[in-house]
Amino acid sequence: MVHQLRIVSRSAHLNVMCNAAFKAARGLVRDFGEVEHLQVSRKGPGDFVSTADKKAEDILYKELKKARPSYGFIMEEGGKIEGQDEHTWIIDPLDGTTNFLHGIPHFAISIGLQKGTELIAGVIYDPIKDELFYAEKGGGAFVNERRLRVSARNHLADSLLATGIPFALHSAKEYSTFQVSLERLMPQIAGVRRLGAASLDLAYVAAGRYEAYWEESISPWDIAAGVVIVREAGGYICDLHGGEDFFGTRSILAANQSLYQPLKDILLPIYK
Ligand code: LIP
Repeated sequence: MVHQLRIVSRSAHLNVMCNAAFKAARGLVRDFGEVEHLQVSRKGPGDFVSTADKKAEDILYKELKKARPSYGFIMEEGGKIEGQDEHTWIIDPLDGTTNFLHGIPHFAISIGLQKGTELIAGVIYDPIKDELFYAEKGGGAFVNERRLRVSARNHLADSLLATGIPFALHSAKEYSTFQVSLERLMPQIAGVRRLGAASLDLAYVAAGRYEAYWEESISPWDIAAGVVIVREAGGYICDLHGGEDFFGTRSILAANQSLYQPLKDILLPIYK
């Protein structure tokens, strides 16, 4: 984690968020090392991982509460805690839980900051690859200390997309809608990836690694930070009904400028 020593704070908010993420990450990386051994245990690593998840969330809560006592919280494990002013932290302490559970090294800590109803800052930290994605409204988007810009690819045939595939917890309607979206997209694109962590899917759109990402039935804590980072990297974002009610519709489409409209034209009629 060499870059942590050199991280140049872009703002007071980002400084607080990055330091909280680094502190929580230390425990997650240690616990991830344990998961490998637990795969073969009778009970499996399930309880251990939920403990790791909660421990990370506790650290994030304590650090952020200490730094900004009046701010509220929306957390994946701890739920909603009202604050005394218009700021709210939106936290996923372990995005990519299923990856973590199976010993797959692709997960992240995601911290978003909302002022009123506007998302104004985001931090996504992948502790295994030691990649810290961060942005504050109007300040640009970065990974470690490098500026982020979305991809310049402007042909769907060259595009690589990310998504989330519905599974047992989803409905038959979600299965069929997703299948239709794939049927429409596959003949026109270069490929699809489903890596299992929405926050990193959005970070990778901001980094130009994907041209776009879409998903239905997604939670606020999975996407709050990534929305700010994609926008500050020059990307465009809507919900799958064409609006900006990501939390209410629990859906998202993020893309670079050239492919945003072509992908809206394909996907929105399917998810209407
Ligand atoms: C996960 C998301 C992923 C989605 C999974 C799950 P979690 O979040 O990041 O994109 O497809 O269903 O919601 O549960 O690992 O924090």
